Amino acid sequence: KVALKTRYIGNKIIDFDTIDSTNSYAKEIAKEVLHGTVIISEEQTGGRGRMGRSWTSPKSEGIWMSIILKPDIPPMEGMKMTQIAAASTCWAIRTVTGLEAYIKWPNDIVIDGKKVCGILTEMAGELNKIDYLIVGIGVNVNIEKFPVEFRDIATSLVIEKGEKVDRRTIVIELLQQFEKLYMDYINCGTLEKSLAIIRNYSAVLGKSIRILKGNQELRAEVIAINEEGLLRVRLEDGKEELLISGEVSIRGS
Ligand code: BT5
Repeated sequence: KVALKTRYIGNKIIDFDTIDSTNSYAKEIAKEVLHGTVIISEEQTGGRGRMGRSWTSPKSEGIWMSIILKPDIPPMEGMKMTQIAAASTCWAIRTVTGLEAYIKWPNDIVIDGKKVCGILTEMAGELNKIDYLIVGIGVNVNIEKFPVEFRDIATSLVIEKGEKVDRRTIVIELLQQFEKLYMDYINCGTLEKSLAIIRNYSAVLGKSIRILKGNQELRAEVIAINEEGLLRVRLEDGKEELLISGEVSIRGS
């Protein structure tokens, strides 16, 4: 069996059979554990998405994990960890399965336009310095059948590939790539090494998208992904804008 070759990320892995949420658990222990500690569970009974949404995490059918990070960066920089996680996950899925996975900014990986992975980054700390960051990654690996409400929006590696995929291999490739991109970011202070993946495998670059801001819906063209990993869009009235957060959904495919 291949072993994990990293210095920090996954140096300690805490694994559960079942837990409410690996992100919630990570938050409880974050202060006491070392940078790079990974929490992983076979199942989550209360998996969380963004803004109070839930994340379905059936037993032994996916990768439900959280990486605890303690970088010396201001909170403003924290969301770059989502980008690094998305780049590593997309890269790992492609490398292991050969499937055409794309990054749907800011926190999803999609195949055939359907969500195969979601990322939830949470942090704690002060105005100019974070105490810790938790990067939660959920990958639908061997889910053969989704509940009806998910059928049109979600997919899994087994559904796309037509055969079971080894979760362990994906975790190893993902963590190794994550460490590489993370170290590059820490050393250079920029997303430079991640940007090639982020741009090459973007599901939105050059596309027409819908931006949902509160209950307002705008249409825009994604014209670039800048050095910070932010989307530059051109709105219908011709104005250009940098998207920092907010809900983005792709129109068409
Ligand atoms: C996300 O939220 O996509 C972030 C998901 C993060 C999950 C990981 S698993 C390990 C760690 N521990 C946690 O508790 N969470 C993290 P968001 O963009 O808000 O998307 C949530 C929406 O995706 C839901 O409202 C559903 O519509 C849909 N959804 C729920 N479960 C799904 C699944 N397994 N696959 C695809 N879509 C799903």
